[in-house]
Amino acid sequence: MDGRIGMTLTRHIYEGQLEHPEATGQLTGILNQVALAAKIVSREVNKAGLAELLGFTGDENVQGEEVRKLDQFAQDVFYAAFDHPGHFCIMVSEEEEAVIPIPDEFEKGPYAIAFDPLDGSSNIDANITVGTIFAIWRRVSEGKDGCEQDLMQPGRNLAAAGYVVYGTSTMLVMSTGHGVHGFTLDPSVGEFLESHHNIRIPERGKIYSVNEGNYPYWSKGVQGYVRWIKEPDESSDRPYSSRYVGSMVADIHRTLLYGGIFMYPADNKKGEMNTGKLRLLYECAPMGYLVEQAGGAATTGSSPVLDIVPQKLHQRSPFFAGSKTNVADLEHFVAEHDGTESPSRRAERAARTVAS
Ligand code: P6P
Repeated sequence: MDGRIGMTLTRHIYEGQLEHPEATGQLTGILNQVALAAKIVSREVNKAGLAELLGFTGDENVQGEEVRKLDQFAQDVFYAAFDHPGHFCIMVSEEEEAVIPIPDEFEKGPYAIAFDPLDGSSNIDANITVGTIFAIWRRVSEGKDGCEQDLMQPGRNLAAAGYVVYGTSTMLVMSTGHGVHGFTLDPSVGEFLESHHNIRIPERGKIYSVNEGNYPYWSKGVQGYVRWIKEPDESSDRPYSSRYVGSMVADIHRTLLYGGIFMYPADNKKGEMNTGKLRLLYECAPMGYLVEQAGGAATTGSSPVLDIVPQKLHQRSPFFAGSKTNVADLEHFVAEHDGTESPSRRAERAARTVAS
């Protein structure tokens, strides 16, 4: 996969719009705003150590995590990019408990956006890759102002999603439902240039990515799967290699390009089995959408992440995503040991439903 010479993000979006006359140009405008905000955040992330932007603001975000200055800076930059152009009717961010309305003085648009302005920010001080994640749904509510209903949609309804990865280079990876495409920022011209046209995840990979420190707290099925991938067996390329950055954007980006499986399982660290750490609206749904658009799979362990109908803004979900074969293997272990429905049985049931 490589980019097409001279294919800027703006041209890619515009040409995509030409292919889809029904497009209103709104998504074009949105993705251009994301690119602008990404350039500004990238500049600050890449000089954080010099700009005294490290350290804490002393505030806490909705996750109870101490907010670092770059978190707040990124939040402010993306908010300022999204609040006025007339693309959105409502927003929600990891950094804020409540929905974020569009100010009265600005036009309300036909989309709703959920975003994590700087995911993985606890890694900033160690100069580890961080990222921005965004998910965009078409508005479903009536009336002047948007509301929670516009955000509480399943990932299956996404109109677009993507992430910016602030790593050795800054890349914008996105999909509007017609494949996944990557654009790398050329700081010398200030443009995102297409570097990865139509990213396709390998059918199977040999890398697994999970925080194994939580092993004792996982279900029997997930424990069994992780033990299995570490058993030597040349015929199935086992043991797999372990790669875990601890920054979802970095781990998903590598999984998209190299294949394998990324996991953040539910755990019973606090007694009861929880629903995992990752947030549905601005982590699991957009990343699951991108992985599926690239030909992979994203599951809760027993059902597609994109089928979850959100009940709460900041709800969490167990999350397993990557190459189709790897994800199916995981689901078989979960079905066998945790009493859920296996992928094959789910497919048979779906086929019967269609036939009836
Ligand atoms: P842990 C970062 O804080 C984050 O939300 C994701 O980016 C990342 O995948 C996960 O948490 C890492 O969590 O518990 O392994 O440190």
